[in-house]
Amino acid sequence: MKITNALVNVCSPGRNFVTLKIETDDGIYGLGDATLNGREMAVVSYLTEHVIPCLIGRDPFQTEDIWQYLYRGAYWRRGPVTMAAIAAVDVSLWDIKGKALRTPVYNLLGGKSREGVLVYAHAHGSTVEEAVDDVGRHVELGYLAVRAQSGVPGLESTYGVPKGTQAYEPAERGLPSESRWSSELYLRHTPRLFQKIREAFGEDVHLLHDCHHRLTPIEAARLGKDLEPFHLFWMEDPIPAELQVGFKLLREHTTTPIATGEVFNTIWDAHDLIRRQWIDYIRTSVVHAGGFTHLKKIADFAAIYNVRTGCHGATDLSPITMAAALHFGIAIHNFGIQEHMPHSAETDEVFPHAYRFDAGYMYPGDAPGLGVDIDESLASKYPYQRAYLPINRKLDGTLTDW
Ligand code: CS2
Ligand code: MG
Repeated sequence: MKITNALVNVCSPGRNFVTLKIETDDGIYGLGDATLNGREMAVVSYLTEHVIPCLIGRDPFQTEDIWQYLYRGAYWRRGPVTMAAIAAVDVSLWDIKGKALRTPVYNLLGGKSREGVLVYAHAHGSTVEEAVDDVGRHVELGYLAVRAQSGVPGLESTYGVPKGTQAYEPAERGLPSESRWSSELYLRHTPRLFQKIREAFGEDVHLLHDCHHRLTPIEAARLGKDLEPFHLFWMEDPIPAELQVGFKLLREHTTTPIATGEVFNTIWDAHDLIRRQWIDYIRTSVVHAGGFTHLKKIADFAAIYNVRTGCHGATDLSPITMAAALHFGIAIHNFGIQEHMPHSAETDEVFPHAYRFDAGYMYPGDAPGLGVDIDESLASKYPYQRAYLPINRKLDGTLTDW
């Protein structure tokens, strides 16, 4: 079997997605997600100009050699653009391999290690009361794990809480919006959110929270200690992760489990975090961390140090990534939990898929390959529109992490 062609599709059914389609001389094709939220066209160019010409004529079964060719052969390594492009190729090739062998991709990753993939939902509210109600809604829907985010008194807006009633979609068309932030107001407020949720629902529901890279290590240590009575499943992205040793200070102060890694794109971003057990869950995803080939290596390395997976799964990761994450999550041994933000109805129509949700778990389905497709004709009805993630500033105007 040989690769004969590769096409890049950019569409925007409610939000932008970049999809790679690799075709072969057997008539089998594979799909890969190449979406990098707010920087989509950089990956399109990297694929079109620099990757696709090198793929034509290659054997799609050679996933390891092609991965190494695109990683080591590029000389300039790592980074979100490069690794999203490599990921899209890699996932497309695993999709082809599964289709050619007439088996779901999870069987190529070790087969099922569990019946279903535990997922967590996103609940939010402008106030604690609204957030508590939204947690209740998701418990009613059957979720066993819910991430909770709420507005912060004194701040006009904050990460994870949509304006109005629409679903939360951080990427906005037009130039980046700007918001204001105060860690002090957030630290004073957040423990009360989880106190009220626990009072309402007890200990049975797993609770998660995303700090979204905004704290210093000692601030995160304070929050982790304040949240200990509420037994969170995890506190996510407590601090920016460039300084991996920052997690050591945090770890020494709290038993609240720590998750990070959605912005990482190779094992080297998390090497110390994992081997020093400064984290409990690694959030690298199949689309941002080089595809199945590299993500399996990250998971296997993490397994040695009791670190489990908790892959990123926001709506800016396409249904192709959602499908891939479920094949990955049902197969690997040190699976922890999978994020599940349901896509819009338009997105699900553009990307028909076999996966499904049922009573707190998701199932990838048994279609050969990934079990997801793209309706190119429908996709063409949703043209790309440049969009940006917001910019965040402290109350005095200093630029900080969004
Ligand atoms: C968030 C994401 O889902 C999460 O944990 O961190 O929503 C993140 O803000 C977006 O994926 C950024 O594109
Ligand atoms: Mg996050």
